[in-house]
Amino acid sequence: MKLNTQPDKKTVAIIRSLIMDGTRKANSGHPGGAMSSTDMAYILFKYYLKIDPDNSQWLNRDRFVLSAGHESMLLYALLHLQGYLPIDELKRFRQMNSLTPGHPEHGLTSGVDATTGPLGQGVGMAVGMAVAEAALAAQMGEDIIDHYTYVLAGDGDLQEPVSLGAAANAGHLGLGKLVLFYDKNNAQISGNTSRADSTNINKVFEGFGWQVLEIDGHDHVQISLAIDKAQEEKNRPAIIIGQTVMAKGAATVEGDFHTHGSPLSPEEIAATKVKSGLPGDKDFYVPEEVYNHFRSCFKENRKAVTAWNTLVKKKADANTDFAQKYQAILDNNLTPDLKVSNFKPGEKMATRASFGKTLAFFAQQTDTILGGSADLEPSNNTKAYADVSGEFTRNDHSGRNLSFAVREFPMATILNGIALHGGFRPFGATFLVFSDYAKPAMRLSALQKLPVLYTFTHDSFYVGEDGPTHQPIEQLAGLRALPGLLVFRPADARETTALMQLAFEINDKPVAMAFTRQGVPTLDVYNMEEKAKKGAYILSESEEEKPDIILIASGSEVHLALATAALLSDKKVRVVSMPCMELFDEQPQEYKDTVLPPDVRYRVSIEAGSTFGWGKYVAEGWSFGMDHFGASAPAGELEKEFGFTPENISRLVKERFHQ
Ligand SMILES: Cc1ncc(C[n+]2csc(CCOP(=O)(O)OP(=O)(O)O)c2C)c(N)n1
Repeated sequence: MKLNTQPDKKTVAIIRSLIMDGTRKANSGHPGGAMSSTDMAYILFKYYLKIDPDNSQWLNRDRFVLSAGHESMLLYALLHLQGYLPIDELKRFRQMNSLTPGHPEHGLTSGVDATTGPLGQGVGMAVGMAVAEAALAAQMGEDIIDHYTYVLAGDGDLQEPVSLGAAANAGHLGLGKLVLFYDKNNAQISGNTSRADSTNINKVFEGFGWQVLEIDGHDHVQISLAIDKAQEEKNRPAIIIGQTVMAKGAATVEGDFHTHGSPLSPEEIAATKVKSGLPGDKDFYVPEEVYNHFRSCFKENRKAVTAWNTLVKKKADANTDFAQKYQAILDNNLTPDLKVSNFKPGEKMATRASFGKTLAFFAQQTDTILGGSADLEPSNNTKAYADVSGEFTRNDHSGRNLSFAVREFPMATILNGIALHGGFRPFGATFLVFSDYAKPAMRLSALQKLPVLYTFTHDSFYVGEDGPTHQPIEQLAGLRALPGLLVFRPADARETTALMQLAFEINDKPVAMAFTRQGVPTLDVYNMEEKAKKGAYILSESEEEKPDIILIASGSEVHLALATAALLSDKKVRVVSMPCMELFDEQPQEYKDTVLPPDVRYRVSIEAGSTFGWGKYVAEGWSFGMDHFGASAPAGELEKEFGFTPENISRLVKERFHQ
């Protein structure tokens, strides 16, 4: 790569000035790390990053993830030079309704490929993007999908274990088009990194099977050569460890960890600008020559995009499958019209089993589902799916089953990356109790409105012998508290298959599904599949008249509610199945009042989990659940011990109803 020493130096100085000016004007933000990363990010953006200057969403663009999300002013300065962000937005850094929030937000700012800020997760999302790139190239052709995924990480990112877990996956899968820049400036919030960490990242990444390149992160020639080397290596991801200096270029505070999170003083900023040959008194200053220099590659970029569009059109004209696939990706409509499985009423089946069967059936209908289990394949019942889909391996990217090993959090970040990339509907599986391990990434799924499907089996104390460590209590309540996440807990095979179909239809939200380990009967209810999609519906009624009592339940406790109602034959009892609170809450008031009439005040919720969150449905009734940990014993014994029997609950209903 031929560099242009003088204009490069000037452009880097301008980027650093924008970082200093933006954080100063906001009186908040993180200049130090952004300035130490500037040289590597600049060389990447100016000389390597393949983009469409006219369309930040171009499918075959190189992806860039700023895992060190606090360095957002660096990204905003680069996006400004790319033409995606007006200078006025840089002046409104961190202000209400600006396009330059404190940390980069995908979906808000053109050119931001991922929402970052929670350290480490950006690395995982980049791994997911690289997986999606490889898988999509296998389906659409390497002439259509052929891009790199770059990620910029700081010390904090690599101190967070999630990045290491995801990096282990990336090394195992040999993701050769993934390049990680490590801005090793040895400074973090509380001091120098040596206070807290002495990890040899070179050895760690070598151990993961990565190509390790160590350079002076301010030397443009070394940076460029390292990127060339990273690109030459086809079968291993690369980490470019750039030894850098905190607040590089600053007049007097270079190397000072305090610059991590405090804007530089006006005097320091002016002196720094003068030191680098810029006018000290001009803020947000970008001379025309810098734009021209930065954008000198745009002509080539546009030519490449035009050639790519022509190729896509040619392929689409020749092949309708290709044309449909391409359109589906652009429309984010990847799993339409999935047929549900047909389950026979009466048949007893764990919902994890109906989940597994449905997933495999869906995988026969579409090649857009991509995911797998965190080493619980036999328990999560994803084996049938894997058999249909084939394994995604370092040598075969056409398979669609991903084996994540025991890495729930990395798995979830990778799923986010797959969804961000486009082309696939990702899913991941583990036990419900371990959803906690994936939770921070689920939060980023919700924040980014990503259609990721989280599937959690072993959803209650009915797990039995594995004991309290494996018996979820508070997990459903915690997931329901996450804004923008839908939580489905189907009662039987028919609700399972219908709600899975719905989960794949929804393309702007993550969904978490909870499935039983134990068998439950398949119910014989008219039009159950459609009713379940309203979130809650009337399952049974003692008679046509208005009920005295409503039992509301989810999942396996729907059957317990039905059995309880049978013991309350002297009362008018309605049983409501509520597989999803959030969907029910969205229904028109009229529908909600039909299911839970406002004047029926005695309502009882039944769920084998924390009662937290059920209060809003039970009016003057109460909630039956598990507000304590379980125990290690056969499920049948636990059921009695914890009172999950029709006899116990009907007794309580009667006792309390008469009070
Ligand atoms: C998961 C997570 N924990 C804590 C933080 C708060 N935080 C933001 S930056 C930072 C220090 C990061 O240090 P480093 O990566 O070296 O960044 P630099 O100082 O080079 O900018 C911390 C602890 C965070 N953003 N995410």
